[in-house]
Formats: sequence, C-alpha cells, structure tokens
Amino acid sequence: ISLEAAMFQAVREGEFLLYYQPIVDAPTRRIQGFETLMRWKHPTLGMVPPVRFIPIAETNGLINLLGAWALKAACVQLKQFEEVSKRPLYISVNISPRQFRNDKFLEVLDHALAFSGMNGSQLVLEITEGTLMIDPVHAESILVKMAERQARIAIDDFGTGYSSLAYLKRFPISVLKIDRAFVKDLPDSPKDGAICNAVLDLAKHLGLSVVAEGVETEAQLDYLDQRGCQYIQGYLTGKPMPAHAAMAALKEDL
Ligand code: G
Ligand code: G
Ligand code: MN
Ligand code: NA
Repeated sequence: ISLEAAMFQAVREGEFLLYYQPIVDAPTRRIQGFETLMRWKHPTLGMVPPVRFIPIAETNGLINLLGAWALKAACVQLKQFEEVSKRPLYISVNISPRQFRNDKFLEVLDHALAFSGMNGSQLVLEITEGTLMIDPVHAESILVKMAERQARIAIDDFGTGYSSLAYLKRFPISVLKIDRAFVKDLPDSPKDGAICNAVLDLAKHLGLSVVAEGVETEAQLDYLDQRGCQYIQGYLTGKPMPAHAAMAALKEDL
C-alpha cells in the first residue's frame, strides 16, 4: 500500500494530529502564540514527517481536507490555551498554495472562526512568497478578504522564494518570518547578519512585525534581540510539542 493510499486511510482513522511550537517575545521570552505544525502518527511507520506527506497531499488535493481540519482544530485549541494563559494569545497556521487558491478557502476560514468562537485578530495565516506570486491578482483579493476578518498574514520563509519586494507594498501583510537559513550561522556570519539587519530595518519602516525562525542558541537570540527582532521561534525557546505539553509550558509562563 502506497503512502498516498495510507493517507486517505489515516484521515478516516484520525492519525493526523497537531503540534504547537511557541513563538516568544525576545526580551521577556514570554509565549505570545504558537505555530501549528501537522504530524502523522502511523501505527507501524511511526511519525511520518510533513516533508514526506504534505507534498503528496498538495498534489492529490487531500491538503484541502487536512488543512480545513487543521485550521478548525487549531482555533479550538487556542481557546483552550487561553483558558490556561488567562491572556490573549495567537495561533499561526500554515496555508499551502493549493489551499490558498481553493474556492472554498474563505468558507473554511469563516467556519473555523465561527465554530471556535475565536476572534479573527488572533489568527495568523502563514503563506510563502511563492503562494502569492502564482496569481497576484487573485492573491490580493483573498488577502483583502482575510484582512476584513482581521486575520493577519505572515510571509513564511521570507527571503528564500522567487519574488519581488513590490508585493510588500501591494498586499496587506503583517508579519515577516525570517527563515532559519539566515539564522543558523548567526552571530558569526557577516552575510547572514547583514540580511537579518536589512529585513529588520525594512519591517520597521513598513510597520511589520518580525519572527526569527530556527533560533537554537542564546547567542542567536541575543543578536536578534539587540537588533530589535521582537519575536523568536526555535528549539531554544520551545520545540513543536503536543497540545498537553504546550498547556504545561503556558502554566510555567503565567
Ligand atoms: O515541523 P516541520 O517538519 O514540522 O514542518 C515542515 C513543513 O511542513 C513546514 O515548513 C510547513 O511548510 C509544512 N507544514 C507543517 N504543518 C503544516 C500544515 O498544517 N499545513 C501546511 N500546509 N503545511 C504544513
Ligand atoms: O512552516 P515552516 O517552513 O517555517 O516550518 C518550520 C519548520 O522548522 C518545522 O519543520 C519545524 O519543526 C522546524 N523548526 C522549528 N524550530 C526549529 C529549530 O530551532 N531548528 C530546526 N532545525 N528546525 C526548527
Ligand atoms: Mn511556517
Ligand atoms: Na519558515
């Protein structure tokens, strides 16, 4: 049985689950939100990583079903996180190119918000530059409708795709996520330092927030914090974890 056939069975069996990775405030390291990351717990194969199943789901269209489930489950989970934190948090959800272009996407979004009772302003949708560039006219209309729902848009893997900076002017974007590729060799790499500084400067002048991804060391966090990077995500401040562990992390962070 192929991985693809196994995936359809996995949906029916409820083998997909969501992990949550903390996104923290750099100076205080308090949790501000979580990125939702999908996992597949196969009964015999064990944990199948998303790099193996997301591309298949993107090709066969199953991503629309999986993505709708993930968005709704993440919104419901955020409400539970907030019962622990007693303060507002946000939830960030990855949206693939195919999901973003799906006719039903706005319905899926509205259903997740209505079902969970979560405010749109607490939702961040992560899309890549590539997703925007496939059809910029269509992308703009969807982004405007998301903004009407107060959902924020984050550019994931910022700086790694083929795109022009013009879209930052044209589209209602709120967050840039600096890719791990530019973070991993900090603070020693002058080129990566220059790129991070340039992104931070650009974001500041455009009024955008920045999340640095893949932060694994204190030295990386200090470097970014000193240069005004407000948000940090990475193994240093929390790995992707199941919901119960995320709740425990929130209890430690009151
Ligand atoms: O933890 P990591 O191996 O979790 O994730 C690898 C990649 O898989 C992420 O960069 C992201 O692009 C993709 N991914 C993880 N979870 C989701 C999800 O819920 N939806 C979509 N569309 N992509 C996801
Ligand atoms: O959506 P995106 O492509 O940004 O997915 C984030 C990916 O980065 C996920 O696969 C997640 O597990 C991974 N990740 C998160 N923090 C770290 C980190 O500190 N180091 C490494 N190597 N990977 C990380
Ligand atoms: Mn992401
Ligand atoms: Na990323």
